[in-house]
Amino acid sequence: MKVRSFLKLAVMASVLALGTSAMAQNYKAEYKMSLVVGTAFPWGKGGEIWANLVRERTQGRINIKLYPGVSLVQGDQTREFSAIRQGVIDMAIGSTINWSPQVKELNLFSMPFLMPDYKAMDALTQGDVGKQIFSIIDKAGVMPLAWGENGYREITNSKKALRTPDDLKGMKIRVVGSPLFLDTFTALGANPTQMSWADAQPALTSGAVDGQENPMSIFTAAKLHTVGQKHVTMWGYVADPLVFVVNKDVWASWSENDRAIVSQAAIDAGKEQIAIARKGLAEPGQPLLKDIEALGVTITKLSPAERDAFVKATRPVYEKWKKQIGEGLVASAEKAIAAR
Ligand code: X2X
Repeated sequence: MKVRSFLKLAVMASVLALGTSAMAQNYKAEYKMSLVVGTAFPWGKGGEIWANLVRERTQGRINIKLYPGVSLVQGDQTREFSAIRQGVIDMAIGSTINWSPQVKELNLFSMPFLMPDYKAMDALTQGDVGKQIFSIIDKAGVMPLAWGENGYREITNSKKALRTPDDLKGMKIRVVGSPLFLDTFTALGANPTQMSWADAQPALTSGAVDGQENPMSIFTAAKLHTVGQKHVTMWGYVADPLVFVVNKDVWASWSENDRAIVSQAAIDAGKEQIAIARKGLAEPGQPLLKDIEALGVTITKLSPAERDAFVKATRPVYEKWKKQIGEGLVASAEKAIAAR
C-alpha cells in the first residue's frame, strides 16, 4: 500500500516535471523589460501597462518584470539597444535618442525643428516613415512592435529665462545620446556635455551643469525644480518617440498566438502611454505648465520670430545630419510633415 502510493506520487511528480520542462524549453519564468525611468513617469507607466496586459492576456504564460534606470546595462542608456540585440535584455521601451548610436536613422527625430507639433510627430510615427524605421530596427536585429512617446524636449536651466540663442552662450548643458545633440548645442553657442540620465541629476544638483533638455513630464516626475532648474523655455526643438521592442530569440521562442498577444498589447499600451505623455500639454492652455509655474518656475514661450532665430542658428546642423541620416528618409519625413 505504502509502496503503491509512493509510486503513484512518483509518477505524478515526473508528469509535472515533464510539463514544466517542456514549457521551460520555450518560455522563461520571467522576462526582463528595460526602461530608463520608472512608473512615476509616463514612460514607465507604459511599461507597466504593457506588462499587465501581456500577463492577463496570456494567462500568466508571459510574465514580465520591469527594470527601470536601465539597470540591466548599469545605467548606460546608450548601450541598451546592443544589450537587447544580445539578449541581456528581453524586451524594452526605449527612446529613439538612446538607440541612435546603433541605428543612425533614429536621429531623424532629433533633427532640430523638424517636427513643429504633435500632428507632425504622428505623421511620421503613424505613417510610412514609421514603417520604414521599423524595418530598419528589424534589420538591426531587434523586433519592433509599437510606438510610444517621451515627448517634446524643452530647455531648462538654473540661470535665466532664455529667449534668444545668445542667452545660451557659454551655458553648460547636459545632453544625451547622439553627437547630433553636441552639434546642435555647439551651434547655439552653448557648452554641451554628454552624460547619462543617472549622472545628469547629481550634475544638476551640484551645479556642474547649468541646464538640460527633457520633456515636461520628465521635469515634473523627476522634480527638476528641486535641483535648481527654475527656468523653462518652450521651444519644442525635438521630440523623442519611444519604441516597444522584443529580443528576436525571445520573439521566436513564443507561439504564434502569444506573439500576436504581445504585439497587440504593445499597440494598446503605446496608445495609452502617448495619451498619458501628452496630458496637460496637448490640451488648449496647456494646464501642466500652470502646475509647473506654481512650483516657482518661470516658463518662457517664444514668439514665432524668436523661435525662428533658434531655427536659423541650427540650420547647418540640420543640413549636415540630413546627409548622415539619409537624404531619402529625411525627404520622406519632410513631405509627410508638410502634408499633415
Ligand atoms: O536621458 C534623458 O534625457 C531621457 C530620460 O530623456 C532619455 O532617456 C532620452
